[in-house]
Amino acid sequence: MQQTLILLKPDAVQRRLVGAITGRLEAKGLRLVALKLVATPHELAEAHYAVHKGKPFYDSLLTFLTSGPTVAMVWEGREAVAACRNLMGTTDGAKAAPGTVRGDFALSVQNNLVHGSDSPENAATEIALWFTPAELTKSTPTDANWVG
Ligand code: DAT
Ligand code: MG
Repeated sequence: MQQTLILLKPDAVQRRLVGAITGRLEAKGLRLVALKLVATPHELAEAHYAVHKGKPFYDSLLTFLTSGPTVAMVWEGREAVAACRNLMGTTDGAKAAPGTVRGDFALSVQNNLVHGSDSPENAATEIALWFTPAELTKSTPTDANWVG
């Protein structure tokens, strides 16, 4: 089953939107595999956003991600990567479609509440950055016939 890394970034925690965002992922039918609240070390933020190194917003992005606790989660389900990206909306909150997390709750480009892996390959890399294998639970969903 496909897995994806979801971060509720420091703005989501500070704005008390953790429950609202997590509820949308649960309601969609995705299954929670791992969850923790992280005071993100600078080196982890650098590794997570390595693909953006050198871009004008990179330093600001790292300052943002290390500015407060982040909820790190792994979600699993059919097409989990695309399903989560669709629920998140496009990067710029001002342009994200209504009904998406960013479209409903974000106006900023940088402070856009949520991170979601953009491919299954990147999801595997990112999950390994944020979680140890022992932190990833395994269980059989009892509602698979209804949401699969
Ligand atoms: P996404 O988070 O939608 O995958 P991304 O991977 O292109 O977007 O960028 C990572 C984060 O960097 C994004 O969530 C917010 C920030 N960011 C992207 N483009 C930006 C820009 N032009 N100015 C400021 N921050 C930006
Ligand atoms: Mg991205």
